[in-house]
Amino acid sequence: MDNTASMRQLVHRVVDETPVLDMHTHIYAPAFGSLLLWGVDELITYHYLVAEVFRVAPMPYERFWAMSKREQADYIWKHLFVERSPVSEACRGVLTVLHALGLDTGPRDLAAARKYFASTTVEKFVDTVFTTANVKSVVMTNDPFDDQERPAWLNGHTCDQRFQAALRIDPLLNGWEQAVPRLREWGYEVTGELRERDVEQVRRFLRDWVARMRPRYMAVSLPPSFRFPEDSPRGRLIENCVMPVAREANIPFALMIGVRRNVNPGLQLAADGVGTADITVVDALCRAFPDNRFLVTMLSRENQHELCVAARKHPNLLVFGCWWFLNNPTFIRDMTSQRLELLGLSFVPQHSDARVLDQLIYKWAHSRTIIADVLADKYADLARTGWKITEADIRRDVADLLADNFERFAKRA
Ligand code: HDL
Ligand code: ZN
Repeated sequence: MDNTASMRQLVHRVVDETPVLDMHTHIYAPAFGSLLLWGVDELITYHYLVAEVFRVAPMPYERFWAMSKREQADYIWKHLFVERSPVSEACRGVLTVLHALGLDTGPRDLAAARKYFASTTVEKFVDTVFTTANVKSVVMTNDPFDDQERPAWLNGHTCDQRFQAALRIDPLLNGWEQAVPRLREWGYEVTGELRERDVEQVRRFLRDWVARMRPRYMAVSLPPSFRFPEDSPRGRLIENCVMPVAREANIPFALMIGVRRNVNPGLQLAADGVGTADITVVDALCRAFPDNRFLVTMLSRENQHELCVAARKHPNLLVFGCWWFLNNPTFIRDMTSQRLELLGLSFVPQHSDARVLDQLIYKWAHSRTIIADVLADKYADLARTGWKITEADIRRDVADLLADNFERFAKRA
């Protein structure tokens, strides 16, 4: 490379051109019907914006939830976009999407956007979004305990290869008592005592859903209070059921640690908060199960440095994403820098966590810019030592970060 500026330009171009494998989303394939959220009113009523509108225009929660999706969107648009500048990351994201779709945000009204979405179909829009966002595939979040989703799997739905499954087991691990009657209803003869018979039945449940979904990994979100080892239903289920079935199926176990659920229940999906977790649980699991592989993301900024250090200790640990309250430019820049400095290229810098299909466009546009910037800084450091960075180097490194690190780790034989 002749100089830093042209290298920086090249890095940005390569990052933009490299297709992403988005390893954690809440997006569904069209085959799941209304579970797939898309369109401007879903975009504006994303739970991140709901939390923000209550800060400036509070009302009784039940009155807000009684409004139609369109009325909620109008309320949010008025208070977060018209009556004040939409500078938050979630607000900015809405505008990034509308702009990328060629819609003029100048008029500051929703008419044109609503007309655009009314004129297209979900199938066409899936193609538009995946192309615009340059995403080759997303991993969904698939929950067998979800009454709306379960029938689609039991009826043998199929979806195209852009949508891959992840077996999400929060209700099993975090709500064992409530899960017992439902498992029994589905033909798994558990008593709740979690002795040998229950262990065997839960293993059968997990095996059945692994066979049905063919998931890339099993996943759970965990509170900051999560401890391991722990003589609790969760501790015993992880040790005796999840670990052996994940090994048999040769798939990782994804731990998303640090969420405090329902801090303010009135906000529904926006109700959850964050807490600093105990990093020793990550060391304990990686050490106790050397033949299992762990994908880990943590929600608290305070856990990020120690998570990088843990990844240096455990080759069966892959750190991923700037999750949820960390999916903002400030933290993405900071976390990507420290991960490159501590882990080299052996991590997954981002996942979108998109809940609304359209969000793939903004979540990846915003993250790509920062990842490219930080990576270019590191290449510039190398260039100052006389090291020659080639375009092939950059393409290989970026493909690893945006797709291949996850792919290789998920498949590792
Ligand atoms: O538990 C999770 O997977 C979180 O990502 C939650 O779904 C959260 O509500 C979210 O959408 N964060 O971005
Ligand atoms: Zn998520």
